[in-house]
Amino acid sequence: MNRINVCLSTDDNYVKYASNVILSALSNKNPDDEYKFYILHSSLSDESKKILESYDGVELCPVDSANYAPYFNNSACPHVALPTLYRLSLPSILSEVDRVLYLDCDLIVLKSLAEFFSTELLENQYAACVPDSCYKGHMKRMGMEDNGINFYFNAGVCLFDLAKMRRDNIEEKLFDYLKSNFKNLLFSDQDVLNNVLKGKVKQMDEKYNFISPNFYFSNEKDVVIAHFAGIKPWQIGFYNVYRELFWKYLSMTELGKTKELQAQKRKVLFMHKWFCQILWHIKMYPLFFFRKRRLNDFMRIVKKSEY
Ligand SMILES: [Mn+2]
Repeated sequence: MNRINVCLSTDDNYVKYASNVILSALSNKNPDDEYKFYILHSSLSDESKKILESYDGVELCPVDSANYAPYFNNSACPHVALPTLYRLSLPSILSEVDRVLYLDCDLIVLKSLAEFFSTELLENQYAACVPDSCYKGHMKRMGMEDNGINFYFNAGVCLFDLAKMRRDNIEEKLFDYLKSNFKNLLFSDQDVLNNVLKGKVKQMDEKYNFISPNFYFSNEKDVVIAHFAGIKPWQIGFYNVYRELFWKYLSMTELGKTKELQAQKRKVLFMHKWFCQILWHIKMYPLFFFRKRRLNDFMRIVKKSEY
C-alpha cells in the first residue's frame, strides 16, 4: 500500500470544493494508493462534517481561528479566506504526521499523487513546490535573489516535510514573519512561506500544479493537478478545457448534486458554449488578445465542436 497524506483547509462555503478535491483524487488513484485526508477547519456545521466524513480516509482536525484572525489581511486578494493561514501551523496541528501534501480547494486531481508524495528532498529542503505564474515578478517584489536556487512558488500545492520542519522550528519562524509583516503582504501566507523557506524548496514540474489561464483550451499536457488560481470554474466567464472535468467530479459530491449547483453548472457551461459559437460566427476572436498558440488550440476545438 502507498500511503498518501493530503491536507486541505476549508470553511462551510468551500466544503463542496474540498469534496471535489477528495473525490477527484479518489477517482484517479492507483489501486495500491491509500489516501488519508486531513481537513483543517474551525467551525464547520454538523452537516458539513457529516458530508466530509462520508468519504474514505477523512479525518477532521479542528483549529482555533482566533489565533489567526488578527494577522489575516486579504486586501490584495479578496478571494483568499482565513483558513488558508492554517497551513502555517501544519507541523504542530499534524504532530504525528511526517510528510503531507497540502492542497488548495480550487483544484482537481487528475492522476495518482503517489509519485509526487514520495519525492526525495535534499537534507536542507523542507518542501517541494511549483513556481508560480509570473514568478520572476514576485521575486523582484519580494527582493529574492535570482541565484538558480530561489524561486517564488505557488503555495496552493505544497509537499511539506513536517518532521524536518518540527526539528528546525520552522513553524515559529513562519509565525514570527507573519506577525511582523502581515500588513504589507500581498499574498498573505504564500508570501510568508516563500520568504521563510527561501532556497530550501525543491522545484517540481508544472504538471503537479498546473495553473491554466482562462481561455486555455489545450489538452496535450500531462497534468496531475489542475489548479484554478485565477477565475474559478464555478464563475461565469470561465473558459477553459478543464470545465467539464471540474463539473464531472463536483457532480459526484453530495453538495454538487444540489439544485443550486446544478443550475450554476448549466449556466456556466451554457455561457461557455455560446461564447465559443458567437466568437466563431462573428470572427471576433482577435479582439480577445489570445496568444497565438492559445488561439490555435481554441480554433481547433471550436472547429471540432468539442466545446
Ligand atoms: Mn488556489
